[in-house]
Amino acid sequence: MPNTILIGAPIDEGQRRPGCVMGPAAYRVAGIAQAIHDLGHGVEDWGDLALPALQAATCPNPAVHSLAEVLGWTEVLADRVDDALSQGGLPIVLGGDHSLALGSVAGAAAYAARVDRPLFLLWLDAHSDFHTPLTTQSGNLHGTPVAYIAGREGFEAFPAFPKPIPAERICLYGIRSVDPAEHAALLKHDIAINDMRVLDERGIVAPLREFLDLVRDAGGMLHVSLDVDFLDPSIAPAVGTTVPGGTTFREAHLVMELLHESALVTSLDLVELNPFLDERSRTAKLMVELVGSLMGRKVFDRPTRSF
Ligand code: 5AB
Ligand code: MN
Ligand code: MN
Ligand code: MN
Repeated sequence: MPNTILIGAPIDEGQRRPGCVMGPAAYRVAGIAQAIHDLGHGVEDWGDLALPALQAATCPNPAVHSLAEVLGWTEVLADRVDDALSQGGLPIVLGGDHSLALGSVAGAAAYAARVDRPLFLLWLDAHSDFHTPLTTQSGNLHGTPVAYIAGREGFEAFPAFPKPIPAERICLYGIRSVDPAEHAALLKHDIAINDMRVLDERGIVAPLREFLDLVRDAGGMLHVSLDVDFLDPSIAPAVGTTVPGGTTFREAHLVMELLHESALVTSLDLVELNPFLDERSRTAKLMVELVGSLMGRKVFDRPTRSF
């Protein structure tokens, strides 16, 4: 397993509820570095990124806010995630709201293009985040990264996405809140949409195994973007955009265990944690536990898979 590289991204301009800016600090206080170290992995902490000098930016949709800030974060994050991968590391971006994925996935895509490997995206989220800056009604850019990554139009203010990920390599998992404009656009793309209807019927394992098989067969890299609202609000209250009916504690751990067994994950985002909304740090601690499962913590270590 490569060295883990923690990259703090204290971004909260992608939405309107203050607090995500404290996310990286909360992960550190909850012991993320120690948890990874205890599993036998090397860990480097690159500290928190800073917002570079802002460049003027405009968008025809008057609802959009904080465009210049989100642009600045996108550029610095893309650069750092690319650097971490180029050093042979496994970047874990500590958010910050989900707008950080505009940059983190761009960095992973730039690296993947350079080493000529296909990049796949697993989006663990209650939302599809498939708006463009032109279609968003809230104006919150944390609802747009999947559209940018898939190469949709409407991101003229942003750097061109290095090599948009083809729809067949994108898997949305756990979604249960899709706006009409996102829905219409998703119908035109061949993205795997594992909404809660699908997961309730098929279970949490089968659709994920199918996607991981695609990644493995293609010799691909896999970026995982974990939004706190993927989890049910009853176990993860520290998020501004709660949606009932999320994954349970056990389902979420199982997803992480399968990801670990696959050995396919090459970069990870932890996004949308708002420590100001937490109850006695339970969400921050749960997210760190989930990272532990992703990094190989098991209840019982079977020599071979016997189930
Ligand atoms: B998140 C909504 N679709 O555009 C919008 O939490 C919510 O990163 C976006 O998944 C939620 O504002 C973005 C209503
Ligand atoms: Mn660089
Ligand atoms: Mn999201
Ligand atoms: Mn979400």
